[in-house]
Amino acid sequence: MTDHSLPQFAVVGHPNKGKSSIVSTLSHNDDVVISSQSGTTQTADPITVETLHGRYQLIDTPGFQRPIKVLKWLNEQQVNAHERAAAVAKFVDDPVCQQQFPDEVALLKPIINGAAILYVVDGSRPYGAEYDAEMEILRWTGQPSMALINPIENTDHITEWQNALAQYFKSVRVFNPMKADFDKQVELLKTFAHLNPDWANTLTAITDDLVHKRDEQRDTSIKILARLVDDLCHYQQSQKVLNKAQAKQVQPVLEKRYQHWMKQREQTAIKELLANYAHFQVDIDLDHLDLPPDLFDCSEWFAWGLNKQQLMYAATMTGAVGGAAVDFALAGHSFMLGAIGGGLVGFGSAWFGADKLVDISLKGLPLGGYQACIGPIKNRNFPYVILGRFIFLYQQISQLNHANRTALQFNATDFQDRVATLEKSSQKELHTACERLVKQKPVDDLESVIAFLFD
Ligand SMILES: Nc1nc2c(ncn2[C@@H]2O[C@H](COP(=O)(O)OP(=O)(O)OP(=O)(O)O)[C@@H](O)[C@H]2O)c(=O)[nH]1
Ligand SMILES: [Mg+2]
Repeated sequence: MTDHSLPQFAVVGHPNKGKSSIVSTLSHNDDVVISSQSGTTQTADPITVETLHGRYQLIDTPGFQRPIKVLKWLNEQQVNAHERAAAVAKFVDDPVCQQQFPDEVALLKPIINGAAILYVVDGSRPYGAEYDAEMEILRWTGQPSMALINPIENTDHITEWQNALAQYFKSVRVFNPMKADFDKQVELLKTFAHLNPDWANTLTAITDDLVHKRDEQRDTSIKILARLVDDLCHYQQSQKVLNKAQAKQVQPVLEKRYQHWMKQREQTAIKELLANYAHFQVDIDLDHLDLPPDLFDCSEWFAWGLNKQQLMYAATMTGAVGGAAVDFALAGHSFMLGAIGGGLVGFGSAWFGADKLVDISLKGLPLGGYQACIGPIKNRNFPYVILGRFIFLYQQISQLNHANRTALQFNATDFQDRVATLEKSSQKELHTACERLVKQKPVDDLESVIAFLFD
């Protein structure tokens, strides 16, 4: 039995015009199979979108294969206008038609059962008369409908399509499933609510839920990052040793374990971020993310954290070094880029990360022997590097449409620009928090300090 109170939309059209892409993006589901191969979707597959206050279904369907022949069959039934929907139902039930026209039967069945129609065309290809048959068949069903123009390669033929589609559909929209941002998706969902008055309340409640969920996803992302930066800035590895010589021996092992843990911790946060935005297929590709592969490669750090000038600015803001030293350092560019000697007060490796990142320390144990300890990282840029990498991924992942299965793009300077354009007070809060993190001091409400990086 079909539940007529459940809003259902059959996404139909020619093969390879982005039907599955639209279903994937609107349902935030990257399980939907999308491929450049024509005829990828072979059965009508309902994808349920469920929110707190309701649910609706998008039905991905195979493309029309022989619309002219199907229309001929329908015309041969010689029925009046009021009997046309019944003729389509007869077509769907007819065993011979099921064998001859499996794709059309599959795509028309959900419509006959009550689904509204979303007819998809490609706005980068010219309109052609062969589409008339498809639109005519859909009209025979008498179901509420709208058309979506997907500008797959360009927008060259949109006007032509708008003119043709207007004759068959009351509502015609341009929608690009690869690029449409969240607001555009919500806007489209709102137009769905007009297709069937019985569904309007449910669909309005669902769109409100989705908007609310979007805010929650942002809050969750902030929490994930706050925990990550806190964990990474405080992490230590230790091992008991008998003497100093043994401590030297275990150093490389400890260092390896330490780095492994830190990298794993970052990967876990990225996976959490992906799951937060329902991207479950991207995670198998984590190794191919265009992030510098090594979190511990300091030569990459000025691309991910702050640049040298910003670091010095941070130091003045938080009063971490004397003003005179900073004036001196800022005075000459050549000086900054060249040798930054350890002689300058406060500007050792902890600021610029040229040396070893983590030191090993030895603590005598009460019952004899030592505890060799590695970490935490003292480098001032480290928390910014973690923030920068994560914010970069957040920007990509939170905007990534589920139909878009390409690798993420890399533009590392974004974080520095972002920090530079923050209000002075927010910058100071951020710098103070980072300073406290590397000094192993507690930070009040790290989440609200980093929240503005997510705007
Ligand atoms: N650049 C770009 N490519 C798109 C867009 N929409 C779809 N595509 C690509 O077009 C191809 C077909 O997309 P699908 O969503 O699988 O199309 P379909 O209509 O479901 O195809 P069938 O199931 O074979 O009928 C895929 O390679 C998509 O990546 C778009 O808006 N822009
Ligand atoms: Mg498909």
